[in-house]
Amino acid sequence: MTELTLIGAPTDVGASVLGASMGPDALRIAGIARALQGLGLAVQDLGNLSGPGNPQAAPQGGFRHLVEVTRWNEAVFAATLSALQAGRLPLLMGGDHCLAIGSISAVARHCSARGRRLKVLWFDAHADANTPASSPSGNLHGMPVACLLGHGPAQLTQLAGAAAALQAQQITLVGVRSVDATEKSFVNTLGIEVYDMRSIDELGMRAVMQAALADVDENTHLHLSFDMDGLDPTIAPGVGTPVRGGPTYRETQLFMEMLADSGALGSVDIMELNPALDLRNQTAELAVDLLESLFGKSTLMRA
Ligand code: EXY
Ligand code: MN
Ligand code: MN
Ligand code: MN
Repeated sequence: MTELTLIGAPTDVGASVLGASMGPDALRIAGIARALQGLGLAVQDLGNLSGPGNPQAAPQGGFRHLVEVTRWNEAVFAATLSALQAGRLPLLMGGDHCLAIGSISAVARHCSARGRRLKVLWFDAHADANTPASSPSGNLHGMPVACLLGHGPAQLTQLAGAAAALQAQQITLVGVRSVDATEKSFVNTLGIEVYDMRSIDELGMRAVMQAALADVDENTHLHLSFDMDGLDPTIAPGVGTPVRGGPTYRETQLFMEMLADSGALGSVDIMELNPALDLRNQTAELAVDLLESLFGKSTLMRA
């Protein structure tokens, strides 16, 4: 039986729009634990991590709130690593997407200690691949992909040690449609695999996911970092940085179902849910609905 640990990280220190700090409780109110228990998973909710408040300060040296973002990522790193070491599947409930630096750094450390291959699927409207030099905003939730690849401040790039948490060939971006010019050259120079909205339009989600998962084998630990703004904002209005033209409900269900079928899922982030901008918690309810597919709901129906 899969044993799952819910980790709440209630902060928006990496964003300029406030409200993602309420994401974990909105997911609880939408019944995340009950839904996953209903699929036969053993669910433990660690409650919320604690960390510094949001100073709402201006960027300094290219970053907004680097000290606070580092503290939160250290807490996420520690909680994620201890869940993995206990043989459990960590599910991080964000919080803004800067926190994936901590969760994925922990997963990378765990995989390298066990000789497992790590592969990250990054579902997002954005590439999150700015560096302090290129960022238009200084917001660290626009930089986690770059940080995980070793480009960023040492406090964040070296959470798990001197080496970068990921190599470019270990991460695939899906659903991307809002990319800064500097991010484009970063992504292309490093050769990161990207299935943007045009790829999904032209190939369909099935072919995209077959390609994205083609190199997954029995020694692969798959990490899903799911930014709620990757979804089309008509179905997911509760996010701080919506971008029109995202995957539909059915396309995203298929994305989740194909991840479930891979049998390789080892850890998950659900990020950027912003209840302050939501309508009657519908975005949190959608997240829970999609998570049911990620954990095999449709497989159960087919059995
Ligand atoms: N690329 C823009 C920036 O770096 O400021 C917008 C980033 C939004 C990031 C959201 C959470 O995914
Ligand atoms: Mn993101
Ligand atoms: Mn995003
Ligand atoms: Mn593992």
